[in-house]
Amino acid sequence: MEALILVDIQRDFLPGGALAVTDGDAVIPIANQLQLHFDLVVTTQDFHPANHQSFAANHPGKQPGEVIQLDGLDQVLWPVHCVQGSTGAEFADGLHMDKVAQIFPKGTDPEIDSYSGFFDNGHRKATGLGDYLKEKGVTKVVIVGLATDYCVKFTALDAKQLGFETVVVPDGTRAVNLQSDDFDKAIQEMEAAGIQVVHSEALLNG
Ligand code: VGL
Ligand code: ZN
Repeated sequence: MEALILVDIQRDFLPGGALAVTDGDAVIPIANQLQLHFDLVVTTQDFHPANHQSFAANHPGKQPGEVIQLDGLDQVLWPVHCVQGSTGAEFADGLHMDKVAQIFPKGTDPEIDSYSGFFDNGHRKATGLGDYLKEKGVTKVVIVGLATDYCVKFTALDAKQLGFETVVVPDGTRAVNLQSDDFDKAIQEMEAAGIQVVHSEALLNG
């Protein structure tokens, strides 16, 4: 059994959003087309309380992009984004949701961030996604969404570590690119971990 995982395709990560990813909306048609090829589709949702400690605004004097220590972990500070109940936390207009079997919220604990759809950044708590996929008999996951260099990368690394055959679709992702080569670095890091990097065209025609 194969599953398609849509990572954080939410309004705040699209052009005009609070944490806009350049060209982020380009992943929507690819996510929609790929869904037609899968029997199981799930999505993660970045879903922070307003007092989340990853928000620069919650650290007086700090700016987005600065790095702090949060409970022993390096934490990049972000603009306020994907706040529970806000429109920015909603899924992208145009993203097909009718086939999505389950939504896995993450980043809900104000004290720790969660880039991966499986675990928080300290690997302290699971979201339930791993157990859910195993219960469904999933052995292979294909991952698209936002952003390549954060939530896609860490979701893929955890999927691989949990024993799933893991494929990331590079053109079905876009990066934050705090540094201009962060997309390339993230792809290299995933490949080095044994994650397959397969262009959407190869999956759609395969
Ligand atoms: C993300 C930064 C902060 C992501 C989420 O979805 O990649 N990046 N929160
Ligand atoms: Zn976030």
